Amino acid sequence: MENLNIYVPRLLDSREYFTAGHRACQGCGETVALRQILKSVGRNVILANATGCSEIISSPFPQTAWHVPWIHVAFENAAAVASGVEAGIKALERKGMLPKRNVCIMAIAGDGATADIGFQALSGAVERGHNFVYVCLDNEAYMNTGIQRSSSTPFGAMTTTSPPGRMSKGQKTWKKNLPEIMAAHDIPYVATASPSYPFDLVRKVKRAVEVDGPAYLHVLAVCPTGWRSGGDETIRLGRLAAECGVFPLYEVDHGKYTINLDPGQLKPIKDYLGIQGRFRHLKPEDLEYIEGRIVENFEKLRAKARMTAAQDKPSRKASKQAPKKGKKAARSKK
Ligand SMILES: Cc1ncc(C[n+]2csc(CCOP(=O)(O)OP(=O)(O)O)c2C)c(N)n1
Ligand code: SF4
Ligand SMILES: [Mg+2]
Repeated sequence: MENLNIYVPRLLDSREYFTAGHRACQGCGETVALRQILKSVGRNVILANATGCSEIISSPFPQTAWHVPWIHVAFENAAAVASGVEAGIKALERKGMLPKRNVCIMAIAGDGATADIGFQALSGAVERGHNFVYVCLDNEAYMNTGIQRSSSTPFGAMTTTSPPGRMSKGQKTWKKNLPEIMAAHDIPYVATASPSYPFDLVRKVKRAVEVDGPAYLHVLAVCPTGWRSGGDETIRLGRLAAECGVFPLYEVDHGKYTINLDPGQLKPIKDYLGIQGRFRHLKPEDLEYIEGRIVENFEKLRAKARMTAAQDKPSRKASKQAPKKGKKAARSKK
């Protein structure tokens, strides 16, 4: 937990690669995350950015907030485009048509683009073993188009397509567990992160860039507009999400689980849900149900961390994704 309670801006790259002047709402967590992610990865990157808030607010023609090579792609194909860029660069390097620069290939997409419409592209790209980093900015709904629910919307949340009323409590299903689904692909690196813990996020981005093969980062992006929360509560909400166990901070490095922030006794769930208007309609018994499932899920995570604690070798499939015979030594993304 050494990196979790510090924030010393001078320890980060002072250059800005995602700059001010974009059109995000006040207090937008996605933009805080993007700024930190790019400070961590630096200039040597090519980004494929699915449509969604991160793209819409940053690229109103003829302006751009991106100071790195950036491709705007469709809602569903960020992972496919990133894997094509990766394969293309590899081929050009092999033919001697491009100098070797170990460029990091990164896909950035929202939760709708990742958990729903773009999931097939993502699953295929990591299964093929492309050397790229996929970042999901999870604000827990289709925010850009007016707060429609996604499969990553938490149980009970109000959205425009999961309105609470006499017949409904809001979102009916439990939030899809994308980090675990990606870990089940047995890729070299999976991690959750939050811009409320900047140095933990920065370290995880560096690790994702460093490993050979696909890496997946699931980043919580607090959205004051969709969550009906104060713009000045964004960083606090990110911290509460981790402290209440709603969004555990952990990583799976070659199959080994590490919980980066385990508060022991989780904070009461009402501390987190109570300051978001999207949960205002929930009754005490609903909070009790949600809390019970959160505690249960955190226990499962602790069990995985205990079970894999002794594991320090790459898992079977992860090592299978290392370069094949005859290929040159592992190409790190940086
Ligand atoms: C095939 C297709 N369907 C629908 C859309 C409209 N659309 C653009 S962005 C978006 C929602 C994006 O949600 P998410 O990926 O969660 O990103 P967020 O805006 O929340 O950051 C939708 C529905 C589209 N561009 N393409
Ligand atoms: S709707 Fe939410 S995610 Fe989109 S720009 Fe506004 S605060 Fe950010
Ligand atoms: Mg979203």
